[in-house]
Amino acid sequence: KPDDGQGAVVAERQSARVEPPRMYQVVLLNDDYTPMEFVVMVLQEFFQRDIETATQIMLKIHHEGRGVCGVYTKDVASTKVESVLAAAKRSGHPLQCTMEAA
Ligand code: NFA
Repeated sequence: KPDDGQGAVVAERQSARVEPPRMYQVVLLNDDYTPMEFVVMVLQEFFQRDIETATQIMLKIHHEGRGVCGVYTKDVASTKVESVLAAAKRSGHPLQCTMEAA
Protein backbone atom coordinates (compact mmCIF):
# COMPACT_ATOMS: atom_id res chain seq x y z
CA LYS A 1 0.00 0.00 0.00
CA PRO A 2 1.45 3.42 -0.89
CA ASP A 3 2.33 5.74 1.96
CA ASP A 4 -0.36 8.40 2.38
CA GLY A 5 2.21 10.86 3.69
CA GLN A 6 0.43 11.38 7.05
CA GLY A 7 2.49 9.03 9.21
CA ALA A 8 5.23 11.55 10.04
CA VAL A 9 2.65 14.17 11.04
CA VAL A 10 0.92 11.77 13.42
CA ALA A 11 4.25 10.73 14.98
CA GLU A 12 5.19 14.40 15.51
CA ARG A 13 1.90 15.14 17.24
CA GLN A 14 2.31 12.13 19.51
CA SER A 15 5.84 13.10 20.59
CA ALA A 16 4.69 16.67 21.31
CA ARG A 17 1.79 15.41 23.42
CA VAL A 18 3.95 13.25 25.73
CA GLU A 19 6.43 16.08 26.44
CA PRO A 20 6.35 16.53 30.24
CA PRO A 21 5.02 19.91 31.43
CA ARG A 22 7.41 22.41 32.99
CA MET A 23 7.24 22.15 36.77
CA TYR A 24 7.25 24.93 39.37
CA GLN A 25 8.36 24.93 42.98
CA VAL A 26 6.02 26.65 45.43
CA VAL A 27 8.25 28.37 48.01
CA LEU A 28 7.35 29.75 51.44
CA LEU A 29 9.51 32.55 52.92
CA ASN A 30 10.35 33.07 56.58
CA ASP A 31 9.25 36.14 58.51
CA ASP A 32 9.35 37.16 62.19
CA TYR A 33 5.58 37.26 62.83
CA THR A 34 3.64 34.39 61.24
CA PRO A 35 3.01 31.75 63.96
CA MET A 36 4.73 28.39 63.42
CA GLU A 37 1.35 26.66 63.92
CA PHE A 38 -0.17 28.66 61.05
CA VAL A 39 2.64 27.61 58.68
CA VAL A 40 2.20 23.95 59.70
CA MET A 41 -1.56 24.28 59.08
CA VAL A 42 -0.92 25.80 55.63
CA LEU A 43 1.42 22.94 54.70
CA GLN A 44 -1.16 20.36 55.80
CA GLU A 45 -4.15 22.09 54.22
CA PHE A 46 -2.77 23.26 50.87
CA PHE A 47 0.17 20.90 50.30
CA GLN A 48 -1.26 17.64 51.72
CA ARG A 49 1.66 17.20 54.14
CA ASP A 50 1.28 15.08 57.28
CA ILE A 51 1.96 16.88 60.57
CA GLU A 52 5.52 15.53 60.93
CA THR A 53 6.57 16.50 57.39
CA ALA A 54 4.79 19.87 57.70
CA THR A 55 6.69 20.59 60.93
CA GLN A 56 10.03 19.64 59.31
CA ILE A 57 9.38 21.91 56.31
CA MET A 58 8.26 24.79 58.58
CA LEU A 59 11.43 24.48 60.72
CA LYS A 60 13.62 24.39 57.60
CA ILE A 61 11.99 27.65 56.41
CA HIS A 62 12.36 29.16 59.91
CA HIS A 63 16.10 28.33 60.02
CA GLU A 64 17.13 28.73 56.36
CA GLY A 65 14.83 31.58 55.28
CA ARG A 66 12.88 29.66 52.65
CA GLY A 67 11.67 26.20 51.76
CA VAL A 68 9.98 24.25 48.98
CA CYS A 69 6.43 23.14 49.85
CA GLY A 70 5.83 21.14 46.67
CA VAL A 71 6.42 20.99 42.91
CA TYR A 72 3.48 21.35 40.51
CA THR A 73 2.42 22.30 37.02
CA LYS A 74 2.14 26.07 36.41
CA ASP A 75 -1.63 26.38 36.93
CA VAL A 76 -1.66 24.27 40.11
CA ALA A 77 1.38 26.11 41.56
CA SER A 78 -0.19 29.50 40.78
CA THR A 79 -3.48 28.52 42.46
CA LYS A 80 -1.62 27.29 45.56
CA VAL A 81 0.33 30.57 45.84
CA GLU A 82 -2.90 32.60 45.62
CA SER A 83 -4.66 30.34 48.15
CA VAL A 84 -1.80 30.62 50.67
CA LEU A 85 -1.58 34.42 50.28
CA ALA A 86 -5.37 34.75 50.71
CA ALA A 87 -5.37 32.57 53.85
CA ALA A 88 -2.43 34.53 55.34
CA LYS A 89 -4.06 37.90 54.59
CA ARG A 90 -7.41 36.72 56.01
CA SER A 91 -5.61 35.72 59.24
CA GLY A 92 -3.55 38.92 59.40
CA HIS A 93 -0.18 37.20 58.90
CA PRO A 94 2.59 38.54 56.62
CA LEU A 95 3.50 35.06 55.28
CA GLN A 96 4.88 35.27 51.74
CA CYS A 97 4.64 32.58 49.08
CA THR A 98 6.08 32.50 45.56
CA MET A 99 6.66 30.07 42.69
CA GLU A 100 9.74 29.49 40.54
CA ALA A 101 10.60 27.21 37.65
CA ALA A 102 11.94 23.92 38.99
N1 NFA B 1 9.73 32.66 61.98
C1 NFA B 1 8.36 32.47 62.41
C2 NFA B 1 8.29 32.56 63.93
O1 NFA B 1 9.30 32.47 64.61
C3 NFA B 1 7.80 31.11 61.97
C4 NFA B 1 7.76 30.96 60.48
C5 NFA B 1 8.22 29.79 59.90
C6 NFA B 1 7.22 31.96 59.65
C7 NFA B 1 8.18 29.61 58.51
C8 NFA B 1 7.17 31.78 58.29
C9 NFA B 1 7.63 30.60 57.71
N2 NFA B 1 7.08 32.70 64.48
